[in-house]
Amino acid sequence: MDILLGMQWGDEGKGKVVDVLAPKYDVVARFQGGPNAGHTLEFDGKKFVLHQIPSGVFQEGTSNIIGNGVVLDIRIFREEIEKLEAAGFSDIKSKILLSKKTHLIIPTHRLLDAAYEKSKGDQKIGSTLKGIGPTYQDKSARVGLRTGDLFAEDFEAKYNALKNKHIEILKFYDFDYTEQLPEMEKEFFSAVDFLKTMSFVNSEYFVNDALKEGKKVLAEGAQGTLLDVDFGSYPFVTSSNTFAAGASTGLGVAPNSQKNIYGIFKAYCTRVGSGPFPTELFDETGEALQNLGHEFGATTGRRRRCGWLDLPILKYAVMINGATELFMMKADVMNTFEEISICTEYLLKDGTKTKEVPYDLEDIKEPIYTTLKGWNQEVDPKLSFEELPQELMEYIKFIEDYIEVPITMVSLGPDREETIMK
Ligand code: 2SA
Ligand code: MG
Repeated sequence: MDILLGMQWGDEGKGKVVDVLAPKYDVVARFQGGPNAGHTLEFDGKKFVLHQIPSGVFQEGTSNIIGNGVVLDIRIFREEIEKLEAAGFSDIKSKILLSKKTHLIIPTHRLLDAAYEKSKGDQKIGSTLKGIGPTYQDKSARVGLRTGDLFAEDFEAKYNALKNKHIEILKFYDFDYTEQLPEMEKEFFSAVDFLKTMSFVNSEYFVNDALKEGKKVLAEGAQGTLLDVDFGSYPFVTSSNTFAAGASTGLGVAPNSQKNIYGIFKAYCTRVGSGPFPTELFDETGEALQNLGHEFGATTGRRRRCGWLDLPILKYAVMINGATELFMMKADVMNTFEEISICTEYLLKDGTKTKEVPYDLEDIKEPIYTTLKGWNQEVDPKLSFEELPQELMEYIKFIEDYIEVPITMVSLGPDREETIMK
């Protein structure tokens, strides 16, 4: 099994890469996260944003798995499928297979997400408010509901028991749920009927059998390594393991089945939501990255914070994921830059310097940069790797020398075709 992962704070362009790679794979599987993800794919002049559906659905003959490690909002899921059907992809439903062990996001999980965030004031995580945290919380507390429960005769009783518990918590937080809940529940139960028409499999058997038969499986990560609940900038993280090991727990595939681990990173950095961001730019360069890169959250529409590429973070991500090759995205966003800075180490508040990611990113006083000459020209995405402008080659070489992993793909635009492979 190969794994594709974000090496930064999400939004590295994973959706585009899966779309480019998907023809090589028989199975594409999501293993963590849920509707907080926003994977953007562009081809034939059309643009699609997928939140819960794996990015292999546009390919002929792929099976797209929603694994046990995912949390599913069935209302959003249904909407996504119906939108794609309306756009002419009539066979979408038959290309998706769900694990019965996937946890359900119920309406009160979303209300709890909002209540928790509200209670944190200016310390809020900047959650996407999709109910991700509370759903994983219930999973760990062993009280969650799974898609398999939808078929149980006592599903409604189980649902009500969990909902009533949530309502007690909402009352504790003095959060007014009465107005929104009835409509949300109506939509939820209508989606329950829809979901029962989908195909369910024992996905750990399905994926392992596929591998045994020599089929190619791609695990599609969501969010990024620095949002991992263990290794990210805790507590400003999401609630799942977004790094490589998450593909094992989220699909039931042994660690020694992993082959290629593709690390996706943007040629600069972005972050949406709160939390430390060492190379964040508050000047016109940051604004230029934001505007030229159209850096808005694909799920919430929020402005993404922007900054220079951070190599200690990239190297850390490569280390814990065991990335075997790297794909650099959105290089074209910096086409007009005369100079480009890259962070190579940090000056800490205690006066020492380090190339390691510290326990607390807030301990960093300032990043230390190396400045390279920009390529400062439009780059034709039809060029071969060797024909790229010299300064762009030098930028790539500088990163490779630091990270010690090859960059084998450079993306020069949102479309499938605007991709250069080594
Ligand atoms: P949550 O909702 O509990 O997972 O939020 C916790 C933190 O994780 C961040 N997060 C994300 N960061 C980048 N991209 C994500 N997906 C969407 C996108 C986000 C959007 O593709 O643009 O549209 O805003 C994503 N999902 C979660 C989140 O900002 C919190 O910091
Ligand atoms: Mg995204």
